[in-house]
Amino acid sequence: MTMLTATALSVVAQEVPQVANVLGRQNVSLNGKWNYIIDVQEEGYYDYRMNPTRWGFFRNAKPQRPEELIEYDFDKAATMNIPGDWCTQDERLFFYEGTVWFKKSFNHKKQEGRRTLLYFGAVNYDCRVWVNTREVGHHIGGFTPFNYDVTDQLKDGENVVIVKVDNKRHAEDVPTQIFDWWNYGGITRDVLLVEVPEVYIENYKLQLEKADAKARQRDISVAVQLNKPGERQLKVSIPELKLSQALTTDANGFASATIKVPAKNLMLWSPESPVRYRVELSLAAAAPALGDFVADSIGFRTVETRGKQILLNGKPVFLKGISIHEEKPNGGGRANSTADAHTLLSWAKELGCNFVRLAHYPHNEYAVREAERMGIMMWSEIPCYWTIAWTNPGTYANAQRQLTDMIRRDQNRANIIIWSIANETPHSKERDQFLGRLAQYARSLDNTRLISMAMEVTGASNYKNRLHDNMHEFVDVVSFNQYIGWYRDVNDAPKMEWEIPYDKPVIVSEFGGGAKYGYHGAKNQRWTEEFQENLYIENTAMLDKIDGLCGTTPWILKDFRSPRRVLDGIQDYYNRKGLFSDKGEKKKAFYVLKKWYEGK
Ligand code: GCB
Repeated sequence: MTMLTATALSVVAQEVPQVANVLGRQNVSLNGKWNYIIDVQEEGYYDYRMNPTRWGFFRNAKPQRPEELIEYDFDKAATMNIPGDWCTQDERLFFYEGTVWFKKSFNHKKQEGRRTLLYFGAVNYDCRVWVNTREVGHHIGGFTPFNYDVTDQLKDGENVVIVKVDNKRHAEDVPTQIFDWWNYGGITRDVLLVEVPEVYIENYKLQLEKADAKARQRDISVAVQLNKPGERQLKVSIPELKLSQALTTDANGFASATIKVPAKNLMLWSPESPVRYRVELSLAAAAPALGDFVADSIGFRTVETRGKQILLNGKPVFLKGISIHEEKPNGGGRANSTADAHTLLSWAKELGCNFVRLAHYPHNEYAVREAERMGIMMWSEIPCYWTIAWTNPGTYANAQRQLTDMIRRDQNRANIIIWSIANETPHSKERDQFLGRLAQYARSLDNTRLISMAMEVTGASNYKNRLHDNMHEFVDVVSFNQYIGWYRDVNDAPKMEWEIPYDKPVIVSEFGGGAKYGYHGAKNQRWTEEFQENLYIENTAMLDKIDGLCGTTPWILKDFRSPRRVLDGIQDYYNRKGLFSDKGEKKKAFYVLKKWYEGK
């Protein structure tokens, strides 16, 4: 077999920095049915010598003559819903880890003076995108948004976008080869065409500055970044507060200012009163059609630490939390809607929570916004999980990129109070360098929130648990996971002492154990609801003795799929540590935690 090959396939459009608040902009949804082709050997990308081929599936070719051989046809291929993971939409793909091609046709009409960005909320994990057969970009990382300027690739009439998605795991990826959740492949979040002017507001950040409790005036700092350099006039206003501020961008297209507001006029965002204000940003231009306008609803609050306390709006707060994976509430599959988020967050509220830990990757924007509306604080994390390839520069760049995109997307959300940079990572000099650099980088992007990471207990003798981690100096909050009663004996719980030698607030970021809903027995019978219930009774009593404890996010709200959980009849590929079953039924331990939180 011979085929023409291309030595390098050229990419025609550049990726542009993520545009903020994409839901608040003029956009056209490309969600819906997409045709897909399962491509186990990447036949659609490589030739038989494993060189990228010019004749790949991205050409969306059709036979031009009766005898012409073309061995694929997107239009005859099945369709699946986008956004949506492939594992739960096609039985053949339940365990699949490899390449699937997707194709969508759509109509477009070019608009004078406007640019069109092709936006993906998230694609897991590695994806290449073609518009009308031209490759516009390549992206890695499964949980953060990215967008391409495709203005010059689009034409009036029918257009075709083709996406190659590959969710194979590799040691140098973030996350790495092993992780305890389902590797849902596919285009798992929205696909949108976002219409923007030539010069547009790329990102902005409004943040309430910390102040003394008696301060009569409060400062809101504003920063705006345009996509182009040069001096331009901007206006930021908060109509309800009758505030308006003019700004002029500098040579880098950046502007900042401080808006002053009488303290008595400003209602602060808090779980009890999740107030948000409409904020409008406008960019002036010679003709109104060339200017830009974007509106958001933003809450104002401060978060800081004082010794071993976490302060929200200057007052100590206990974070009554729960960990949560991004899975639909009933059934499974990746969640990506306000409705999914609302159900999960309502369960958390019923449990008495004011806080949720988004494990172990950034969740979709609907979930964060819904939580902000409902008054639920959040911890958002990047998937630096377990054994990352600490010395590989590409791995660091990947982690930093995911961190940047997580922060850029959610930096105006009042409910996000903690950025987490890692979970349960093995100690080494290389790891400290990697994570230390990442923590400093996170702080350079956003010094208005707290930085943490889920650490591990580093030693135990005579019931004394030690937490010694060099990363303590880089974090604001010392958080750690512990599984007494599950990976260790529950009878040890009352004897436990804790040595955490840092003057910083402490969060127990995980504890818990598995139970199959409806399976009953003695409290020492593993997998019964009574076992899990007893574990929660013992653990909550034990946690009360930890000095500086400012919050907990037990593991986990709901049973979630994991390929590591193979015990037939009990796990059936679910991690059963949920307080709710995978179908949303409450287990007995739910009530133990609820009661404990009532007392906090
Ligand atoms: C952990 C991990 C979490 C797992 C959990 C478990 O420590 O952080 O991702 O799912 O334990 O169930 O073992």
